Amino acid sequence: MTRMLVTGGAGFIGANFVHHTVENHPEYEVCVLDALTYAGDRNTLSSVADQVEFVHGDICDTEVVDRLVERADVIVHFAAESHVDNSLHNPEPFIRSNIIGTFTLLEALRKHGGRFHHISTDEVFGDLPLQGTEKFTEETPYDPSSPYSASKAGSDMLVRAWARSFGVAATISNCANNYGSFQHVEKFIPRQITNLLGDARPKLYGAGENVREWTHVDDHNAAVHLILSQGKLGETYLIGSGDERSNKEIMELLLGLMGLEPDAYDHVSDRPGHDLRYSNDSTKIRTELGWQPIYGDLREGLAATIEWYRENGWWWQPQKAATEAKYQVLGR
Ligand code: NAD
Ligand code: TDX
Repeated sequence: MTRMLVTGGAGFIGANFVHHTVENHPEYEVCVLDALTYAGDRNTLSSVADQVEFVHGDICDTEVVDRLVERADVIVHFAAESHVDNSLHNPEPFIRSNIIGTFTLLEALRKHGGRFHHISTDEVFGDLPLQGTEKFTEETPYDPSSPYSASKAGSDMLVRAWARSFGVAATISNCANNYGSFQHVEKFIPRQITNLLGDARPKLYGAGENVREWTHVDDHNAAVHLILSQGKLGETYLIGSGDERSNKEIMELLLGLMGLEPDAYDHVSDRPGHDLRYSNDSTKIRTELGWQPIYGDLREGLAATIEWYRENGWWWQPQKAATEAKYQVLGR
């Protein structure tokens, strides 16, 4: 058995990764390290609780990290503060968890060895013009806009430096926007779905022209497994479905799928510094590792996601009021 440590395994992508790993990769013995911040929920792992060891702890805690890294063969690092709007309100936890947390893991890896995969985002590259076909590549210079993306850029740089200077066996992936089950209700798609399920109006920032490349969380996690098994050490891989949509288009799609008029939403104030467009050139992972998304039809993926939120109110309802109260403070 290969011993795998998953940081942030009680969050959206990490928990889906743990489910995927338990179902499809019996060669791994999984341990989750998660601080259970507002974004982490142990219930998300309840169906695999017997197959997974759970450690409630912080990636900035040197003692815990040292102990868990020492007994792991593979470390997949999802844990992070992940929401741009929160980072604009209070950047401190982002610097702490995303930079100091990644540093703490890297120092343990330097001491004990182990295979490390770092989960990052396309946001480290800044943004692209709204019009045009330009894409980010593995060579695009970093140019982050928000405290969130700056902290993720910082963590990527640390991983590269520890790989080059200390020989840490690391890979990095930068994925586009994810959607799917167990995504926190603060994020765009689940916020709108759960507003509608609760008879509140959805909220679109500004004119809704900003473009995101929507990738199903299972496609992201399948790519991570490919990188773990076939990726080249020291390399970075960009992941993305290729399906780019404006926020307004997504809003109209969701409303249509839920049987409502396409304009049944409110415009709210725009996010400061709002990145215009993200788009990843994922040729490298497609050609070198043979990755391709299974969720080819975004409309179908969104319909399944709506169904999931409709049927799993037990999971998201406890987070909803506190999340909307935070948005009220931001005026969004
Ligand atoms: P999330 O906010 O849903 O989950 C983050 C998890 O990390 C939570 O369970 C939280 O409790 C845990 N965590 C936070 N700080 C911690 C700390 N100091 N110690 C231990 N655990 C801690 O985030 P997500 O959307 O699942 O994102 C996971 C990773 O993927 C992040 O690194 C993020 O930057 C990256 N990413 C996200 C997206 C996206 O669309 N959501 C896209 C690309 C990359
Ligand atoms: O209510 C909303 N209305 C709205 O118009 C919210 C919450 C968002 N938006 C807009 C802002 C963005 O243009 O929708 C778009 C998507 O917003 P988020 O879900 O907050 O995602 P984004 O800021 O694009 O970042 C996401 O993708 C990259 C993740 O949260 C990051 O963790 C990841 O790195």
